[in-house]
Amino acid sequence: MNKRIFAVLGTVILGAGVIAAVGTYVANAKPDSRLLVATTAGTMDTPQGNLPHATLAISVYPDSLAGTHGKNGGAHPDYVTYGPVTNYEVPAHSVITMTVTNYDSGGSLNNDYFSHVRGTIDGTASLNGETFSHISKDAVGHTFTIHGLATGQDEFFVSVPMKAVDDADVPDTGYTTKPMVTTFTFITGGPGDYVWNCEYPCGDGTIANFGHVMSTMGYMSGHFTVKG
Ligand SMILES: [Cu+2]
Repeated sequence: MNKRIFAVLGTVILGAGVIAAVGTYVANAKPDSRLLVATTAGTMDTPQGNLPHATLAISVYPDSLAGTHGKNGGAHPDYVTYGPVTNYEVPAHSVITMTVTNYDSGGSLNNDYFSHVRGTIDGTASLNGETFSHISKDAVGHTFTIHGLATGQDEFFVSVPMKAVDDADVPDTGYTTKPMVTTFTFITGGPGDYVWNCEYPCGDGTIANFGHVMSTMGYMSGHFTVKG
């Protein structure tokens, strides 16, 4: 960018404009452009009729060494992360089954709200094959929470808690052989660009554990695109 344009731009975005610009940047930031597209899987009978079905399988890790963030974990090898990538695409007006394999331990939620399954068919999910609608707020590893906002045409909210792996089952190196496998199914509306994030305060250290990994895109947050 040449200096003159930069100077003009700098003036324009001063004051309240800075806040708006930062907000827009954060909302549109795509530091990791890799995308995992849901796999089509025939059709499924749902309360809204027989719909196209697609599946998406992801994991959550207690560090960033699983290859998601490059060799040796990239900039933050100690950050917990979803993977294999954190941007997902699913078809519109379809029924989506997501499987999340959690290898991480956890703790207590600040807010009991996110220990409940929300926005899925029947308001339930399955944990290692057993149906559930909520878990203890003191045994949460992470949550997968899709927020309907911004460019989305339809309101869209799905939030599912991932049960924590027992501390005793988390090895010092490598990943547990007893992950918590959560499966849930929900119906998409029209096309839209959404964001998802984890609502468990898994970002050690700073403000109420919502710093570090929790405020860095591409670990505990990403894009969730419903494509028409
Ligand atoms: Cu998390």
